[in-house]
Order: sequence, then structure tokens, then C-alpha cells
Amino acid sequence: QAIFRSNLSHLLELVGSGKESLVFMKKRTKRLTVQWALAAQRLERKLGGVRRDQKQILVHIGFLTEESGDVFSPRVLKGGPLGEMVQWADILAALYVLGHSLRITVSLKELQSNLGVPPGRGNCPLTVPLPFDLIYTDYHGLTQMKQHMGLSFKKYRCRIRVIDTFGTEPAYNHEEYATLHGYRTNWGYWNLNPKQFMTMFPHTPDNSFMGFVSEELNETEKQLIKRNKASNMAVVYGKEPSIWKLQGQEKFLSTLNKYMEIHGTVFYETQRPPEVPAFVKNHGLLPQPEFQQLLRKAKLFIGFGFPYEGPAPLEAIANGCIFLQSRFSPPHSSLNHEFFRGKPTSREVFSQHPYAENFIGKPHVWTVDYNNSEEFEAAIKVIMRTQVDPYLPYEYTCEGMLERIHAYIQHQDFCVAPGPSPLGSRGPQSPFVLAPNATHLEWARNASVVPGTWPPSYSLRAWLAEAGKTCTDACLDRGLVCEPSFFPFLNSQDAFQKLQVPCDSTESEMNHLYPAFAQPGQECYLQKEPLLFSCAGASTKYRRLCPCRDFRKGQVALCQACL
Ligand code: U2F
Repeated sequence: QAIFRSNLSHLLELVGSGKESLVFMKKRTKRLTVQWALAAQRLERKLGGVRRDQKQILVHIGFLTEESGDVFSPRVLKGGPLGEMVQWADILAALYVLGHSLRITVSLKELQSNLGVPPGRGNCPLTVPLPFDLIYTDYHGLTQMKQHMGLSFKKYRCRIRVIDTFGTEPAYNHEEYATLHGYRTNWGYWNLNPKQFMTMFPHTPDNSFMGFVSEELNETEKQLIKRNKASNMAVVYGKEPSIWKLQGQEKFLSTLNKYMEIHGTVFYETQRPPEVPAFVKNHGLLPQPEFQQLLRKAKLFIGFGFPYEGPAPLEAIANGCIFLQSRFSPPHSSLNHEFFRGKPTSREVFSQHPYAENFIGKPHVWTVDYNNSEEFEAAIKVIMRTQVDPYLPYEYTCEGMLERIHAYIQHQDFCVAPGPSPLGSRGPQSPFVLAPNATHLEWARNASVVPGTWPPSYSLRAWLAEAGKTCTDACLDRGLVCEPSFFPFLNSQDAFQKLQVPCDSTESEMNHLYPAFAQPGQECYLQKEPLLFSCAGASTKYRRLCPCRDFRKGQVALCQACL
């Protein structure tokens, strides 16, 4: 049985030392200890004594191993990316606080000894029993495990969870399909269940949303912050000098400077970076707590297009700042932008921080067209007059993260092979019916729940999307979220029939857009390969059949009945 923990000092010992990245992570965990402990108490009460098995968990942080080059650690104090370190620190803390038994490795040698593989015996033909119920790693770690686990890798890969910042869409994950249709990338085509990939933000419902946390304020702190805000103080998002050279930035900065005092936290060694204009007050790269203090005073946190989708805007909003960012038109994606090129996703990014834009929005987040200088200037003027409360979405609080990871550990099992039809002996008759208003399908009231499905099958609601829409968007348009684990229920002639879709013929093929209806030939298509069920993906040729579900307010990963 897993018992909630509130003392994190043993975790700090487990993390080890000797790298700046580990030092950064440990400081963060230490600072957040009280918040984690309070969150654990609250979740424990909420769960009301439900039995939780203690899992044996290996956390192998591949990108920090020397064997994969560890390019991050030397840059921790030099303005390099910290988002990944923030996330790993929080994953470790959450798993530990939930009461699981942890092993942490950041080198190949440690990995091998924990897996019970003698060095140099990576290709050993025998499968060695795996002493872990779950392994959390990243793409680098995955490659290392494949090389060093021999046949065990295939047998146990269903226990692996891959922390994958930007996400992996099903079309890129399926080896044969990716190879045949131009979705092959350097990150690989691992044929995992797409839900085994866990992202930093809820990018696509095809993956599991892992996230991280931001510090939460109590009411007194919130009031204090509101009182001490300097309405004319702005902090620029970005700790690397190169960020200050993005197109047209000088113009925006001088416009902003007409109204506000501009602060930066750009790394420099000895001399002020020439990229940063003289009128900017540059603090240099700050330790995390000092950065938070700066945000507490500032009114505006302003982004100039890079870095994409990091933690800092959430921290700014949690500390009562308004986040101003540019709209991307056309959107950035792996097709047109160097940063996303080769990443296993076709997702289109419409602003620097789509989560802030879509899940938070006004008054906390303003997404404007920076090419339109009037719009930009008008936004600044309104922002200076706008009062906002510090705000942190529940899913980014410690409690929210604990709740989500608890639910995943309790319910996600990728080791049970999916049967030919989840409806079993019910044959082609599915347990859902056309809703009274005839727009969509829902689970029949008198039909029983299909055992072993999570989220529970009765939260399914299915629509035939408009041509050219992804299932992700089709569900969002209806205030719901796409749920890929429900696709198998819909993948039948019966579903099309119940929705009164006029199929002249029905075929079963491998295509990440199926099940779908092609209007021109009145043809219905079913999905032949379960790994290709995908919320992402659209074509004007098809109206996709989409499974949606409800979600908890502030916790999009979980349906109402999911805990
Ligand atoms: C993102 O990585 P970054 O590290 O660039 O993300 P940021 O949003 O800048 O914030 C990371 C942390 O840096 C901290 C701040 C954030 O938690 O508190 N920080 C700080 O300690 N001192 C300072 O002076 C300023 C900020 C993303 F997370 C990665 O996944 C991507 O690879 C990367 C590129 O898109 O962007």
C-alpha cells in the first residue's frame, strides 16, 4: 500500500549530485516541500482512503546522461532551458509524495545495474525479469533501454512512460505508417501506445498530459502582491541574449519603453549583452525564487516569440502579471519552423504559448498581432489600467498534479493487449444510441459499462466532425475533449448507421484519420490499426468520427467520473 509522504529529505538524497541540473532540481523540490505536503493532505482527504498499491518505479532521466551528451547541465547557470528540469523535479516529487518506491538514474551505468543487465550484455538473448512496475524516462532514455535491455525491452515496454515535452502524434509513432507516409523523424517510431507519451502541456489528447507545478499563493500573499504591483513595470520573457534579436524587437521595446520601465533576466558573464538595449534594466539570470519576486512586482510579462511553451508565463500569471504575447500568423509548425522541424507532431502553434492563450485567456493573457503597431500599443495602454488577481489553473497546482498522476498510476495499463473489439460478445451491436436531438451518439442509459476501460465508457459522446476538422477541435467546439481510448467503440459500421451516415460502402484501412466518412464517394472507412487512432489530424476530404468526453474544471486530463 502507498502512503502519502510529506517529508522529502530522503528524495533529495535519492536525486544525487554533481551536476548543476540536479542542484537546480533539488533546490526547487526543497523550496516546494511545504506546498507538496499540503497538497498531499488535501488529496488524501479527497480520495477518502481508496486503496493505492505502492509501485516500484524507475526514473531514468536520459537527457542528463553523459552518454546522450548532457547538453543541458552546463547551461543551467547560463540561460539555457530550465523547463525540462522544472518538470522532472516535479515528477519526482509527485511520485515520491504519492508514496511510491523510487530509483533514480542519470547514467547508463546506473541504469544497467538497476535493470539487472550486466554491462556489455545488452544483447543478451534472455529476458531478465524487470524489478519495476513503471519506468519514467525520455526519448534519450528510451533509446538507451532498447540498446541495453535485449529482448526484455519488447516484453516490458508497456511499463514505460516517456516524458516528451512537445508530444508525439500517432501518425509519427507507428513505424510502418510513418515510413510509408512521410511521418518518420529522428525521434523515432516506437509503436508505443500514444498515451505512454506524457507532455508538458495538454498539447494533444492523444498523449497523456503530465505537466509540472507552479507555486501557489495564499489569500494574504495575493492581497499583498496586488497592493505592491508597479503598474508601469514590465519583465521580458527570455534568458538568452538571442531572444532579444528576434525580428522587429527593437521597435516593440521602444514603444513599450514609452509607457513602462522594462526589466530583463538575460544571462551574461562579465559584460552586458549587446543585444539588450541600454534602457532595459537587466538583472542577469536570477535564481528561481528571485525571479518570482521580480514577477510579483511587475505588471506585465511580455513574450517576443521564443521560447515556446515554457513554464515562465504560468509563473508570471500566478504572481499577478498579465502575459502579453504575439499571435503567429501563419502558425508555426514542424513544416515551417526550424525549432519544430523533425519533432514528431504536425501541431500548429498559433502563439508563443497556446496553453496560456486557450486555457487561460483574458484578462490574464493577451495575444495580439505584433505586426500591427497600433494594436500592440493599444494593448499596453489597456493592460496598465487592468486589475487582475494572481491565477493558477488547478492542473498546475501541486494538488492538481498529484491527482492526475495518481489517476494515471491507478488506471492506465498499457500491458493488457486490446482485444479485437472492446464490446466483446455484444457483437456488432454497440451500447450507444443516437442522442434525442440526433446530433451525436451517447452511451445508452441501460447499457452496462465495459469493464476495464478508463475513462469509464459511459462518458463517451461521439460526433461526425465537419470536413477538415481534427477530432481535437471538433470536441473542443462542443466544450468537450477528444478521448482516443474510446475510438475502438466507434470503429464499426453500427456507429455510422446509428449516426445515420449514408455509407454506400465500408472499408477498413490504415489511416490516422479513420474512422471517417468521405463525402464525395459516400464511403465510410474504419480503422484497421488500433495504434493509429488519433485525435490529431484533418483533411478536407473527410468528416471524421470523433469520440469526446467531459472533463473536470481545471483538470482537462480527467473526466468527471475519472478518479
Ligand atoms: C522552455 O524552456 P525554458 O527554460 O526556456 O522555459 P522558461 O519558460 O524560460 O522557464 C523555465 C524556468 O526558468 C526559470 C523560471 C522557469 O521555471 O522560473 N527562470 C529562472 O530561474 N531565472 C530567470 O531569470 C528566468 C527564469 C520549455 F520549458 C522547454 O521545454 C523548451 O525546450 C524551451 C524552448 O521552447 O522552452
